[in-house]
Amino acid sequence: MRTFIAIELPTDIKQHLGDITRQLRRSDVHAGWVKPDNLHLTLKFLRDIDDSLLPQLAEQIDQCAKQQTAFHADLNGLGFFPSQKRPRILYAAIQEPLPLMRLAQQLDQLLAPLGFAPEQRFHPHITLARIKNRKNLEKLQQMANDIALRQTFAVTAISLFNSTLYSDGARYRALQRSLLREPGL
Ligand code: 2AM
Repeated sequence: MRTFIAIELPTDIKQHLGDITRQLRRSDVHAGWVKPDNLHLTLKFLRDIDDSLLPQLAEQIDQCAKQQTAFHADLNGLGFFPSQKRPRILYAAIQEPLPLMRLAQQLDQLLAPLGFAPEQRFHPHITLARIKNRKNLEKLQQMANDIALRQTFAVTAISLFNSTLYSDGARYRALQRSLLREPGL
């Protein structure tokens, strides 16, 4: 089963990002746009795992969630990976990524005994589109640079997702939601 661990986004944030992508699609760039409902912030991509691993995996994700207090994440502008010059991914950027980096590091530590290799580099981001070629790219970049994205959302849980690939794109299903500690507890 193809799985990954991610932060789910509140509906209003998905709608706001959906409005932005709708605007940017007018650039006519050749890209795969993530549907608003599918938008998420990946903490760790686990690839194809054996179903028998699910209970242990779920337990370790719960452990991770219990060790971190809920926090706020600020979205700040759009960016391109790996670079503005050779963009493959259009993403929404996170202003203060430290709490997310801590979560990802913690997951790496807790999942290593189950055989999952730690991430080499983790850059928290929300993928909006996967760019296919250079057609109309400059137009997209201009439009993206002109958008002043500024939104805050509460990060209160980590979710384990199952991803199924279809011809019209991926479909994601949350298998488990592990709540972070409430502030002040
Ligand atoms: P990204 O879009 O945040 O970059 C589900 O496929 C999620 O797993 C995607 O959102 C993707 O992250 C992440 N992922 C990381 N590495 C991947 C890979 N090699 N193939 C597919 N998804 C990957």
